[in-house]
Amino acid sequence: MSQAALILIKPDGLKKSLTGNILTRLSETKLEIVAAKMVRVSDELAIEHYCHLKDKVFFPELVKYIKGELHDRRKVMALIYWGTDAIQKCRDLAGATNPETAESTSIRGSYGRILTSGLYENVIHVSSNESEAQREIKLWFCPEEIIVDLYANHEIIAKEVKKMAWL
Ligand code: IDP
Ligand code: MG
Repeated sequence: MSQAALILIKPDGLKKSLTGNILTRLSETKLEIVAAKMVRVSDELAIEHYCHLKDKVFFPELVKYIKGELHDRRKVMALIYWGTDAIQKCRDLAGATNPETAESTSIRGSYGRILTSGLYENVIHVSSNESEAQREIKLWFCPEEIIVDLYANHEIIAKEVKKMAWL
């Protein structure tokens, strides 16, 4: 059955100019990219995204990491891959969380490292299961940014919403 996975190219991946390599590796999955954008990560988004790790000693460093504060790159690239077994296929290519134990040919094994602070700097994020994928995708994207209908949604008329418009 088709499923969706959130992929983030983290600030170290962007700083090391790995976007092309990572997307090429992920294309081996033959999955479809159904959304993609650059995101400036706010404190709120970072904390919510990693809420399952909020009690870990490395949490404050992890928030700085995903916000780009460790790499002078305040952005991440967010994508949604869609297709059969999307999560497992992307996680297999990404490799283990710890870049030192990740298979050396995996994305994290090839390009990740452990900082002296102990934080795993591992280049990409991949959702870990279907419910996490849904939670994360709803956090990072709104329905009209995704070219397939992933989850139930409805139209709302939003008044007094402050947003930028072209001149
Ligand atoms: P995942 O990214 O493989 O799904 P999670 O447990 O969700 O792994 O952790 C989120 C991120 O937090 C990791 O990708 C890594 O950057 C960092 N991290 C996780 N566990 C550790 C740890 O034990 N030490 C240092 N950093 C960690
Ligand atoms: Mg995870």
